[in-house]
Amino acid sequence: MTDFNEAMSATAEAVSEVLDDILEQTEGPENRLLEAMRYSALGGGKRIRPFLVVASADLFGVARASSLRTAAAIEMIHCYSLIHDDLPAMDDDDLRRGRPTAHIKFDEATAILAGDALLTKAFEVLASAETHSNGEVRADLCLAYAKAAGDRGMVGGQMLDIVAEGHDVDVPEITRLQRMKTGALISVSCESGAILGRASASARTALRGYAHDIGLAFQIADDLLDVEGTAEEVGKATGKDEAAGKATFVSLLGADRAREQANMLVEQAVDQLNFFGDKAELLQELARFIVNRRS
Ligand code: GRG
Repeated sequence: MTDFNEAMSATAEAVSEVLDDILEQTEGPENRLLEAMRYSALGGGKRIRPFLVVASADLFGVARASSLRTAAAIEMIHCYSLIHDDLPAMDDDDLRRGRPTAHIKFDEATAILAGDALLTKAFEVLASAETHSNGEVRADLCLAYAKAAGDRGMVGGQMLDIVAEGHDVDVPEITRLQRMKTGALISVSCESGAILGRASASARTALRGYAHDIGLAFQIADDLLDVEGTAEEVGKATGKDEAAGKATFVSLLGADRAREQANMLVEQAVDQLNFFGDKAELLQELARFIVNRRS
């Protein structure tokens, strides 16, 4: 196993342990909610966003206990978005991470509530003194996460995606949509390290540039997988964008140009991190993983 693969697995395992702890089961009938939250948050996934939090925090020597709890918060927001995105009112998907989606495994109402509760639990964790002793750092984290997840970030991007259905969309529009829908959570994952580590303005600028580039590269890779991957590989239905007549980077640019663009963004992202020297090698590897992954 390479150092990068080892670091990815170790972070995934560590964040799962923290999530297991945070999402402790309760007595009584409300435990069904916890079961659905645990089903969605502990059922696999590449844990890319947690890795970004931990690896960016490591650049500034942040204590692991702080970065792992922050990583658990971003993963809970990500899992909430997946649960809600899979609902019949949204993408209506039956398969996620190679298993039945939350509303299939439980029911629609439980899936909606599990998503809501994962989102709110994330903010409970960010605001807790266990995550960081400094109240200003905790407030900065809450503000950054709220902006990334809300109307100017992920949820706003989802709205743009829905509004765009059945319309002609060009590359600048799709770029803005994807920057909000998937880029915002990726960006705030990297920003978390800078917030926890009280990083300098120049370190923040370098991380911001990196996050911007890998966010778009991630989305292009996702679009390519939707066209070229199989459901077994990807763990969710593929070919959905084309079937829905959805504009994507691949439909607008063609697969070859889209791949070139993703590779160019990755090399640019890698260069942005030269600012940190050898300390940023894992983040640079992650940028390459994002475009080479098969799931
Ligand atoms: C419905 C609130 C709400 C938001 C929807 C981000 C989003 C907005 C929906 C997620 C659905 C989706 C398939 C988006 C495309 C890109 C993406 C986020 C893919 C899944 O992320 P990965 O590959 O998944 O990191 P794993 O399972 O590895 O965590």
